[in-house]
Amino acid sequence: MDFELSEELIAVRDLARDFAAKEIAPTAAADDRERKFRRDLIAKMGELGFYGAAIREDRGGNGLGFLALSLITEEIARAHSAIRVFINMQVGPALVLDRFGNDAQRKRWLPPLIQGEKVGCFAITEPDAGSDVAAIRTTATRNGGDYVLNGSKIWISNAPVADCGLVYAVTDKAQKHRGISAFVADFHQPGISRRELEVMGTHASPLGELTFEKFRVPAENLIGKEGEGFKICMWQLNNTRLSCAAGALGLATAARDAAVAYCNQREQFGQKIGQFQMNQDLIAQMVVHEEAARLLVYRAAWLADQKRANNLEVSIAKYTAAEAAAFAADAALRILGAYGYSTEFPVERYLRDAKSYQIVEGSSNIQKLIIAQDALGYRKANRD
Ligand code: GRA
Repeated sequence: MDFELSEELIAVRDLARDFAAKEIAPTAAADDRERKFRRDLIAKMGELGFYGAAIREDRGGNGLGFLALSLITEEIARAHSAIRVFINMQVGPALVLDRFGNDAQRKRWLPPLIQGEKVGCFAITEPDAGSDVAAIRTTATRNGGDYVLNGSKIWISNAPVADCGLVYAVTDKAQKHRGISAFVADFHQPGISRRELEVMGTHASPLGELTFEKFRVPAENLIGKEGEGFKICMWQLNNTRLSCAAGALGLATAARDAAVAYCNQREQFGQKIGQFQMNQDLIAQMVVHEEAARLLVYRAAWLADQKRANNLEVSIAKYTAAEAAAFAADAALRILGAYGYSTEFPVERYLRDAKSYQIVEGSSNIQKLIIAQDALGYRKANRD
């Protein structure tokens, strides 16, 4: 057992930390307020190789691994949680193409995603299919050399801005989850319309609805075989969930930093408010939840780097980190009081952004379902 990060991983973390401090943190409040889409940051993170961490060098990545990717994501989220969503939107499709794509698909789609030249996304969720992925209804019907897609996807990160992405759709309804297929698509083709949606937090991460009406996708864009989409989706979610957990961890740290700084600065009743045990109780709980989340996220990432199954460990990490972020943001707001509630300080943004982690990439309830059903022997979490 070794709890030390290697020198290489420390260098990666420091690179991401410096980048976030210089390029992301100074404008985080304004980007959130103005709901600004920072395409420039997508490109810059691509230039630094952030999206290629978990992709082999001969496929255009840098092979640093999932722990490196987690450290990067944690640091970006610590500066501005919404910006880490971009990482998942590039990395999710890239990982799927790397693992399940053919040579031609990898050649065409991987470089622009990894380098951040094209904005990526992945479209799973539908109005009537959120937690229950097998219930998706968007159809893909074979027509000559194309598949024709019809249906609607909702709450899709990057939907308003994506150049390309993964779309999961039903090719054979009778087969239920075994009739779902995965496609990679150019989003600048006719038949796709987008509607931006406004939500409570992560304002610098554009989110929306995608409607496909006779949207033609060349048959060569089918990933794997027809019917393999559900398994591809579960595999993808396991990886993007890990990145999400790392983001939640970064946000928990940001909230703790803000609470500690304020405790050491603010005086009431003749002493620093950190001296009050009720605040110490909150700080102690923040530290404990955050440290537990950190160890669990790093363990899940480490397992991926050992090429070992980690679905159970990812669910445990995602659940713990999401709850740690929500707890830390709420506790920080209590400690900062009116300064926490004020939109002139970052803590209310942390709370708005933190709530997303209990919903996205499998809600906290879905993670608990996966964890409990594994423990009870009903359904193994770590499958092939
Ligand atoms: O028996 P079989 O051959 O049919 O296979 C079954 C099973 O072995 C089948 O799927 C297989 N399978 C898996 N295979 C490999 C299931 N899980 C896995 C796996 N992990 N690896 C059906 O299995 P099942 O257990 O009956 O599936 P189910 O009950 O229909 O669904 C399972 C579950 C609830 C876990 C799944 O639907 C799920 O994960 N739901 C949560 C959906 C989710 O996470 N959505 C995220 C949307 S994207 C997003 O949030 C973007 C945010 C971006 C960001 O902020 O980063």
